[in-house]
Amino acid sequence: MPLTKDEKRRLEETANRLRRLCLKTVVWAHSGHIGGSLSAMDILTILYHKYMKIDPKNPQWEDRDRLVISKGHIGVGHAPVLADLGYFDMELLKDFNLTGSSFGIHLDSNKVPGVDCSTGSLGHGLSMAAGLTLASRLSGRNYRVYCILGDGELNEGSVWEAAMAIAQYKLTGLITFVDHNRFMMDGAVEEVMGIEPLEDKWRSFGFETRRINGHSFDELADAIDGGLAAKPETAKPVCIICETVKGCGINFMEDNRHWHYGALNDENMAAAEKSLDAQLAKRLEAL
Ligand SMILES: Cc1ncc(C[n+]2csc(CCOP(=O)(O)OP(=O)(O)O)c2C)c(N)n1
Repeated sequence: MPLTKDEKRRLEETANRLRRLCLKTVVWAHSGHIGGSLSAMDILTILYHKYMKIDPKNPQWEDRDRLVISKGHIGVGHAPVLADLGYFDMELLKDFNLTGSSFGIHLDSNKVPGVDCSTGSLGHGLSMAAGLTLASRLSGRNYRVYCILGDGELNEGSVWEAAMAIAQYKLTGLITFVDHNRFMMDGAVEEVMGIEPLEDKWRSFGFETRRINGHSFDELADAIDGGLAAKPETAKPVCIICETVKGCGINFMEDNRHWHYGALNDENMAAAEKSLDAQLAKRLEAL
């Protein structure tokens, strides 16, 4: 079902609040993976605030939907989303990645409520998501599993081994996203290790593939609805390639590989918040 205008407004405001909280967490932590957190924030927002069946008061609920953030370095973006949902006290973000904190830069599922899988070493998340999806089918619980990959992460051969297994077992309960922000740590993905033609690659591995604007809630909802409608045994697993902007929302970070990981001081934090205000105003006006 297409999103209503009210739903879109709510999602836009939520994503803006979460981007702001991510920046604050980077300030408290003295640094963090900002670029890839901001590119994925609209995907995280629509999953947690529209689609995922979760209960922040009961993080271990067995029937909950699972999210595996395979590009696990975006803990500084994920933890604020979880705090905002009430999985834990927001105050805890102030210690993010500091000595003695339960939050490392890569979130540990044994320490942080709401984290379904510990990730951080790139290339492993899709295999874990495949296992969770198979477990969902075998246990008859039929929860959904979502997995977010980075585009630089697709350089890892293990991603493609997982893709083969997902197609082989027809794991349609899993929806895979590629956060295609076109940059990795060392530069532009196409310069470091090209991954195009990306849709053809996923198709040849047995997936139904769509390429969408990963900052459009309309397009995200349409693609996710399509994935959820896929029938087990008859359909193919779905991969949604999300065209995104690294550092999305902060004008001086956007498409700038130097903001893959960075620190914020008072001056650039003020400029960043101003940029987020402008982004929200523009997006709300476009509704
Ligand atoms: C196996 C492994 N090798 C190297 C790294 C170091 N590393 C952290 S982030 C990153 C770049 C990832 O790029 P991408 O997947 O495009 O992430 P995004 O741009 O979305 O942040 C690398 C190489 C890692 N975490 N794991």
